[in-house]
Amino acid sequence: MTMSNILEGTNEIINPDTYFQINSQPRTLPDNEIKVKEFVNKHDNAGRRIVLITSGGTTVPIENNTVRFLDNFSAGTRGATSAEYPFYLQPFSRHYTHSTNCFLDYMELKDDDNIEVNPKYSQKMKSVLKKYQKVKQEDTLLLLNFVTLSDYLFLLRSVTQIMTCLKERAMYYLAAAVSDFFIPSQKMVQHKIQSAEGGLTLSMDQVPKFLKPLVTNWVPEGFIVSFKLETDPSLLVSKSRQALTKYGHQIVIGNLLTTRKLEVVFITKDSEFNLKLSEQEVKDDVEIESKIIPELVKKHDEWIKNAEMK
Ligand code: 9Z3
Repeated sequence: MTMSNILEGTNEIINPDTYFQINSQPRTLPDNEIKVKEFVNKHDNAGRRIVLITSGGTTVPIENNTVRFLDNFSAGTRGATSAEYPFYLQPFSRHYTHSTNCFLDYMELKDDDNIEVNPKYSQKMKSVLKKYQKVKQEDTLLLLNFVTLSDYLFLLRSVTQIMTCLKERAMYYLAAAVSDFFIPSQKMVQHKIQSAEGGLTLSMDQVPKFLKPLVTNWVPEGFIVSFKLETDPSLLVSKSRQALTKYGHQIVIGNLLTTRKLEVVFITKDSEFNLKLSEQEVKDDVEIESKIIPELVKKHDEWIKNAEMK
């Protein structure tokens, strides 16, 4: 007889508040909160709008002393690209850190002491650098990192609560691919699971639905956009609308895994429309976010105007 490692899950979804009670907050949270408070105060005083963009995947550990974890496909491209458009930010490092686009490829050795930008790339790099320096100078971008599901959820709760003071001037653009399943710390084994004990069967709990308290309690006056990811085209619109109805926020943007960079569907309370790149636009390296963001800026304008009329 062989023994299997079995980690038990449950069908019951815990309440979001319970999640925060039974998990300890990440070590980096207090520092991040200070940075966010400073950033929000400064731009709130200047009467600016602030957008919270969440982006990338979250990992879920399967051991408390974590050797292994589950991850997902998200590369965080949606969020990074989206951040460029409202303020004409350029991607900064995004264009130079990709594995097929290593920053070293942009450099040349001039002589033994100096390097310079390869003239082939200097035009593009110059425009990126200009915009990057403007953003740095005006301090309009604050980057915060998360890795695990718990890092993400604690950070999301803190940042949204700090941003509450912006009321309708805040937009929440939730593009991160957050795990739907996790193993609560008290159900996780302490040490590295031993392969000598045989195959591994994992059973996981469902992650609480954080969009509910976010929309209802954390930032009820904010303009909230969530993304819905599907792989089956026949489910995309219905599941996106279902999410909008369930949480009662302003927009769900639906996208399919394979075509997410080419087309999305916007679902609002009383409309549904597609944004799509034409073949020519794809050839010209146009990014779908260049269409998504202006559309959202327009809708956010209306949201603010409506609130002012109340
Ligand atoms: C998205 O749908 C994003 O557009 C992608 C972007 C993760 C597909 P990449 O990071 O990909 O550019 O590679 N994000 C939300 C995904 C999600 O998990 N949504 C939840 C769901 O579908 C609802 S909050 O159930």
